[in-house]
Amino acid sequence: MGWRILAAEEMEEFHHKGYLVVRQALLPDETERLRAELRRLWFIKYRETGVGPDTRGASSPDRLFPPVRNVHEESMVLREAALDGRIHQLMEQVFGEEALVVGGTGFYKAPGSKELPMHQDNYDIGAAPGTSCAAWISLDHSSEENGGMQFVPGTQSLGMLRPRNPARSSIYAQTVPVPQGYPVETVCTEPGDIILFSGDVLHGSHANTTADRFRMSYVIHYVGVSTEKIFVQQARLLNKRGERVTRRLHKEHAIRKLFREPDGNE
Ligand SMILES: O=C(O)CCC(=O)C(=O)O
Repeated sequence: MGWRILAAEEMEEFHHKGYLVVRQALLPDETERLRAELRRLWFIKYRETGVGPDTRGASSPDRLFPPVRNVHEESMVLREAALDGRIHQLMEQVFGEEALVVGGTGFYKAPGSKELPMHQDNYDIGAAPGTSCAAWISLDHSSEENGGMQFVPGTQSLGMLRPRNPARSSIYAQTVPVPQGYPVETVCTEPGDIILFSGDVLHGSHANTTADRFRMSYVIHYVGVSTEKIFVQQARLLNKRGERVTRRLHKEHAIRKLFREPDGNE
């Protein structure tokens, strides 16, 4: 991709909806490199830790192909993508300042995978002040059938919403009910498209109901450099030059607040 500057209308759309699709942001060979790398990591994990059939001998697509977190710390290729100057430039426009890498997660979303419930990323990331922003890189064609992303535009202005069952929440596994009156939008993508989305916007992904079509993606989460405290990766953030950066641990993070008070109030 060339160096891309978001137009004023695109910035407006991002702020209005909480997300923005940057079409064909990566070249086909760049996208293929990321796919191949995630496939390679899967084979390594399969051999070493036996992701696969569970203790009862059952196997499910979600168990065979779980999301892999912080892969930017395991793979030079995925680290380079997280530090890609073109993505940092997009993030700098979104944050209005330099961005720090929180982490990169690979999603395989195999045929037969379940839906990923609606959630807000900053509930888990716990960045303050402000919020995080994701660059979701589409590595396959995606649509409703094979597990495409869905967003609830406007919810980025509602603050952190209480999940249905916060006590059972794990990273990216909260279930937040869609607030009344807010429509849900499905976003279809092609390989190389990047969805930028706010850490406060409610989003999830459809079940992959196809027989044989994976829906892979590589998602990198960022925060602005002025972030003072954060709940995850607090001592393992990276600046755009790839240097390790530390912030304070966000002790009063939303997860803990919501866990403490059953009605979600502080
Ligand atoms: O790729 C997906 O299915 C979900 C990604 C997501 O929700 C996230 O990274 O927060």
